[in-house]
Amino acid sequence: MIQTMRWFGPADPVSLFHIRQAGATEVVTALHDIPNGQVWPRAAIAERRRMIEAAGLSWSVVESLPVHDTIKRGDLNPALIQAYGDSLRHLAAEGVRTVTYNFMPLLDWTRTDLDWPLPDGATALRFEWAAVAAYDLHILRRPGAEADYSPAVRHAAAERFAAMTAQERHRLERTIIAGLPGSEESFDSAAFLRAIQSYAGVDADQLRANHVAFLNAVCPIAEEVGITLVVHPDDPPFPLFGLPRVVSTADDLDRLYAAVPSPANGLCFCTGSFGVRADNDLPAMIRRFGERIDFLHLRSVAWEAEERCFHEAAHLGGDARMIEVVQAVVELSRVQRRAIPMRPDHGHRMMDDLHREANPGYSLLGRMRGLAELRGLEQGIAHMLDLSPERAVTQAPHAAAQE
Ligand code: CS2
Ligand code: MN
Repeated sequence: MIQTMRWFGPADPVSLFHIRQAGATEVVTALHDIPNGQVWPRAAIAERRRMIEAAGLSWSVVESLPVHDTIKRGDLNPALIQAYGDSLRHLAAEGVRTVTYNFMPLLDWTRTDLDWPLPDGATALRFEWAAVAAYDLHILRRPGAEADYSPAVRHAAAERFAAMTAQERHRLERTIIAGLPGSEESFDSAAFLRAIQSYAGVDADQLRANHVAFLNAVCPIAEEVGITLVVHPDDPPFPLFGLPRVVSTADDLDRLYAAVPSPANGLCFCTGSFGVRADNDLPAMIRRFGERIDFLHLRSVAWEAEERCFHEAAHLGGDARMIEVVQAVVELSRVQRRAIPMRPDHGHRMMDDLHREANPGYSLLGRMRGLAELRGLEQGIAHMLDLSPERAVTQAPHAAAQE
């Protein structure tokens, strides 16, 4: 695997040198300051690349070039498609090979607690279904929301809401809205509700069709310039707030690749997202969709006793079966003679980071621990498979092909 870490650009409290000291050779980043829908100018991409290279790192994966909600709603607005295509051309000209995006309506990731205390004093991101229901039914007050929750969950949500202080209610609202792009600015629940209503009539079938239409418009450009577009799965992998989600299961992926076979239609395999569902067999999915996988997000979640509740576990802990996952990746890399970029997706907030600012999930020390564990796991597995780890899994594809 090519070891990477996400970097949020010059505004990230985690520096490039810290990422390098953690052992990564690449960063995964985006021009976060450019509003969704606008072209990424080549000069700005080049400048960012120089900044990264000056720290001794490289940049070949973008996360993310976001897809505008207008397109997700099914309007292939020519100016937006043109901008997406131009950004792809500019990125390719600067050496980027992989571009991540997601096709979740409105929300990106969703959690209900960003600082959930673990027994060892670190904190994790957590998702609790009754808290989502409490927000949806009692704060957002989305019309028709009752139908999306079982009577038991509605009951738990009402109790949960009644027991919350005004401050706790506000914190829950901010936490859920934190996964909305643009949330840094002014998104509040009223605006969120209006945005949800703008998806009226877009059911799962329609969203799938919109995704296919988007890919049919941009894959030819990606193919031409040598970029793979990798879709990030839904996080969590089930519908929220009445909005459909269509990149949640192996069956969803089968349909996606049958509809758009283009080699530019790739996959960001996120074990923390797919792994929330017990019916997603992660090692089997890696074997099945291996040729589509061009980027790996490795982290684990621990399923809790209550329905649809989980928290982020240590990278080798929880329910992701990480040893089998990494073994499947090592075998894939050997068969395909290529190294796949990987990042420890999130990490626990721990040690000195408990007192430092960071983007939720993206403090340094927990990710450094995760990367170290994953690196060791990979080398151990490769060794046990009687491979030299350097040859099998850290060589760039073109270097392997020249042998
Ligand atoms: C990431 C996602 O932080 C995370 O959970 O994995 O935000 C991911 O970057 C996007 O969904 C990709 O568009
Ligand atoms: Mn991810």
